[in-house]
Amino acid sequence: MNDPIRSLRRLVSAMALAGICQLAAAAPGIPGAPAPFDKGGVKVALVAYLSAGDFYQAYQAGALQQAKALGIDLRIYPGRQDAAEQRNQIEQAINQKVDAIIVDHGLPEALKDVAQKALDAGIKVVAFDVNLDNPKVPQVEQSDHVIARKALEQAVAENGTGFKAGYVYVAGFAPLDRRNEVWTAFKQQHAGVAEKARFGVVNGTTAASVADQAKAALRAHPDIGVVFAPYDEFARGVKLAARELGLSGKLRIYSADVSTADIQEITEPGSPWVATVATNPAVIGAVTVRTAALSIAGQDPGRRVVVEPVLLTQKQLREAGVKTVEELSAKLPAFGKSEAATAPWMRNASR
Ligand code: SR1
Repeated sequence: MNDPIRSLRRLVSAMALAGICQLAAAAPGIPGAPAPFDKGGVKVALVAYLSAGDFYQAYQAGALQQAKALGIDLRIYPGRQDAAEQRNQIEQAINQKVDAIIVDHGLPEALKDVAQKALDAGIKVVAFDVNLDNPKVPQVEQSDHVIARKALEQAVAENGTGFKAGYVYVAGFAPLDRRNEVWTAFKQQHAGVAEKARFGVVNGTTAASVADQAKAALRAHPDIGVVFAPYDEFARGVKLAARELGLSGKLRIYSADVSTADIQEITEPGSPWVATVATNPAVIGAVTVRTAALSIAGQDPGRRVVVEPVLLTQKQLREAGVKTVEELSAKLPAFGKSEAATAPWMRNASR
């Protein structure tokens, strides 16, 4: 006879294996927490636009860990860089009557109406790094202006106020657009900085695609000495291009984001990737889940929930002998933990 529970378990495992969704197992309620967390059984969907890259893996791991601690059944849907798929997955989450939907990146015009549809169905919506332009949707972000400003201040500290630059940018992604505002103002303030080449692409293989573009740009403009690449996949691509062209010794790359693999790339001998400005992506994942939890509990997380980044230079990382994000978190408490979107009832359940 067909056992429906076993069939359901098989289906969920098959979906997880196929990358259709990941689940954080539900836990019992939290004593003293507001409803519905006192009883448990809270369901949240995290619908991501970008599914490739270190940042998102660490972000999702942090979200799953925080969800588990709060007794949330978190379902992760990988949008696979496809706006239609992400929309479709939000529709699925609405149909499953989840308590909240976290919209993680994406193209705003493809998402605004479907986010409103979720709100109309009584589902809380939280946005991470996508501007849904809706006062009912709290926005989690990493203070992108600070990320860009600190990276560019470091570029000036190491290269002076006159240099030929390459710039990696793709319009339409909220964090990149905010970082671009700072780059635009920076060029106006520094007449000696010349943007010689601009390129960029965001897809399922961003680093490899950017490497191809960077090779063409560096060949066409051999005088480029600095590349501002404010996304770690961009920086990896430029670094790859520099190595293949034998230019690692005459190029300096300034980026955003960090992962254990990035630390290895930054600190390896002869690396042109000299600085990055970053939050801990696992912390951002946790903060996003807590923002959704506050909304579900009827506790206003505020319109903007911001996690501040830190500057990480190649020199500091080498001197400190830091090899992993975990070691970095242990050395820099401001990097390893955030007080954003917390409440007393979460005290023993926050990262
Ligand atoms: C395509 S947007 C890339 C950025 O999203 C996250 O906010 C990371 O910081 C990454 O740089």
